[in-house]
Amino acid sequence: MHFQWYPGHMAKAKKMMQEDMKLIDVVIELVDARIPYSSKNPDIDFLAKNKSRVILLNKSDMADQRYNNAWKAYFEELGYYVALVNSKSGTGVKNVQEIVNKACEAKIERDRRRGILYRPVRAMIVGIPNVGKSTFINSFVGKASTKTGNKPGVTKGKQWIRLNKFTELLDTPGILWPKFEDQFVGLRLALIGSINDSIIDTTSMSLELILILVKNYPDVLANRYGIDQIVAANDLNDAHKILESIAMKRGCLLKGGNPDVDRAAAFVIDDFRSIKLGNITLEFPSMFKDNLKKNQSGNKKEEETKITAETDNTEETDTTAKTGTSPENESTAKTDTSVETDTSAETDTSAKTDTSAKTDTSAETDTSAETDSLPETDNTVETDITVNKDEE
Ligand SMILES: Nc1nc2c(ncn2[C@@H]2O[C@H](COP(=O)(O)OP(=O)(O)OP(=O)(O)O)[C@@H](O)[C@H]2O)c(=O)[nH]1
Ligand SMILES: [Mg+2]
Repeated sequence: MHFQWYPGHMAKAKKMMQEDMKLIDVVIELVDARIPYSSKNPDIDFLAKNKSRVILLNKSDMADQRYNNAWKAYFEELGYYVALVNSKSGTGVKNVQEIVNKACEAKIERDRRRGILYRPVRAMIVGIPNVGKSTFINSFVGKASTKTGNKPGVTKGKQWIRLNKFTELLDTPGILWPKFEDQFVGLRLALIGSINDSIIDTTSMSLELILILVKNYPDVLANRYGIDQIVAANDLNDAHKILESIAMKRGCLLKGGNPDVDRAAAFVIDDFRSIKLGNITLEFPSMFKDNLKKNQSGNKKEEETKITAETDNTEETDTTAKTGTSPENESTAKTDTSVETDTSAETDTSAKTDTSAKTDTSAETDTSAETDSLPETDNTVETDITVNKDEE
């Protein structure tokens, strides 16, 4: 299955981020703890090349606790500052200030040497659609300052928010990248709801999920749907048979009594997204060990660059010891089977999976967030960028 989702507003957002990057000290990237690799946008590594980098493994409450720390260690080994957070409940959010301070230690020290004592740290919050950027900001700031919602594309423009006199945050729209090198990345992004449901075949998504579950969580399907215990499912045909059994057990039948696999597929996806299948992580650090090796050889070069950079006093080389060790491109580079066509469906049809009743109503943009000390170009209040098809 091949699909792409790169609506015009994402292309614009990427350009905007690029322009704003010069104002930024630290880039805080949120990834989804259920798919930390697939939800990490390789474009950000490029855009934020010389910046301090923090990774937040968000929605850690939905992921399998057994792997959360392993993923944290994985990214730390790649040179990022990392924290596990649940932005919805606030768990782990308090630690982020300390991590941001650590990531910006070199900048703060440099400012101090230059006699600049109170310039706040400016952090850009980035991540794929629906990963929880705005929810994180609201939790970090302690009040509803930016709009959230359980569907991709809620934030369409940028917004500065003052955390305290030491830190200012820039909320940004979720962006994906134009072309997935690895089609499984696209599938996993779809499974967690970061790609608009209207462009994805739910059945293919659920078959992929079933294959992952049978391999890594062998009891889950049997326990949830009362089907026979499954020993192995090697390919999509096997997964299809399992989906048929689920349809039969659930009473999803077509006229004539055949199993309605599409309906069963929707069930399975909903159950996964609402954690009725339990806490499931879909990918594991062991699958991406090669990146660590690749990075270890890359680190030496980065170290050399850093030494040169440290003697240079310009803003552009405003790096801390840990920056720059992140890989430029983490792709495992499987065969490129993706198609470059931009299928950017702009219509938001994701309402059917919108379970966000509680948080959605929280907070229309609170423009009272202090923005006075920001650069003149920064006081953008959330502006919706309306995208016409011809803009893409
Ligand atoms: N369980 C859980 N849900 C979360 C967490 N963080 C965010 N959410 C939910 O995820 C959904 C998306 O949150 P947003 O903050 O709007 O996501 P966003 O990254 O700003 O999305 P865009 O603006 O569309 O790019 C909302 O329904 C949140 O309640 C978390 O840590 N745990
Ligand atoms: Mg948002």
